[in-house]
Amino acid sequence: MRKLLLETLTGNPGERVPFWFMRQAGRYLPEYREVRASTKSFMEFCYSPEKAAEVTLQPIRRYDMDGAILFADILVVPDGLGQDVWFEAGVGPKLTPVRDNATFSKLGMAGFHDKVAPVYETVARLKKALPEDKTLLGFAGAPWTVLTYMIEGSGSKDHGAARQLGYGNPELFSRMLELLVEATAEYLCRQIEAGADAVQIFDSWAAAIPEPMFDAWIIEPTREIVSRVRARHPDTPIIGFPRLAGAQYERFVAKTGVNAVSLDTGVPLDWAADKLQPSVCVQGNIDPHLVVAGGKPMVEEANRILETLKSGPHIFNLGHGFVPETPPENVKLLSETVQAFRR
Ligand code: 1CP
Repeated sequence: MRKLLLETLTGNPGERVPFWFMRQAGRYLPEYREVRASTKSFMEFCYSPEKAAEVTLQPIRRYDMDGAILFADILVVPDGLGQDVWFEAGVGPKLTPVRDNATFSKLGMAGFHDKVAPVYETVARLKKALPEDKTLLGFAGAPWTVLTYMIEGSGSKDHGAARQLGYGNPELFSRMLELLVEATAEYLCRQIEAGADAVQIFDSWAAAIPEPMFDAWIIEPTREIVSRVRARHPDTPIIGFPRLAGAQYERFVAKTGVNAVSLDTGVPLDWAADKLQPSVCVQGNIDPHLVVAGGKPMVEEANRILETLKSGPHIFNLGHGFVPETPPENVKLLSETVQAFRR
């Protein structure tokens, strides 16, 4: 059976535009909150294959998206490398910060796959459970975005400690990047071997990085991951997401070798159709806050996006993830709008 999303990713779009949504599994769904409440620790939840597979499938049952994204978190990778990672209710992720050689030397690949093995098990379960026409998406955080958490020890506004370490101790910083490239490439390959049809690399904090650093911290590590994954799995599409990278999106696409690129909410669509779509599939980019508001403005904007990108490969998605206050009925209306559109 055809997997429309997978075929669109490889540059063969059909008549209908396939869709999935970032954070489609999450707190806006009551059935997610119910399963989530059965496990205290968020990391433990990510490492519970039965529960993680269940919440991955919940939005597909409700809205019939073309893609299901593995439920896990980008911070599984530092956890697998031996850093302490935990989530505090109402605060978010916490990690013991790594800012010097001594703390960094405690991290490594030994034990990585054993620690994250439940994630591979989740992928394997999903492969069996998903209808044949659905595309199973694996994912990882990009090295730069994951490094911001590893260095800061939490989420942060401007990633100041990470930038300062990148400028002030480039030797340590590049060793950290290299370890993340290795771990991330391995992690994605194992997800593909467990059944993922395609993978997305989330670089959520790619905003406002100066050009030379954008090349060194964002493009080069991503290019290296793409090249390592492709060497083992040449037919598996890879989606990049250099969120808020502005004009640097174009260089990102040209140099990393990704098959598709996810557009944040601010990317102008005529520009994307002109500069990006001729070489890659694009994905995006409705404002998640417009889905909170819903109604006619949401439907009109969805149709504008679909129209503007209809002459090349396009996967409908958000510009960033759903926020917890999103009304589930608005997601239904949005899904129906995309399903009804014909190119
Ligand atoms: O308790 C909860 O339910 C917390 C909310 C939550 C969820 C639903 C977190 C904590 N992670 C997740 C799942 C998740 N995270 C997925 C699963 C699949 C899906 O999209 O449906 C994915 C792909 C991620 C990826 C992720 N985690 C990113 C990259 C994408 C993005 O949103 O920018 C990032 C930055 C994280 C870190 C993270 N995890 C959770 C929170 C609250 C945060 C952000 C903290 C911050 O603002 O710095």
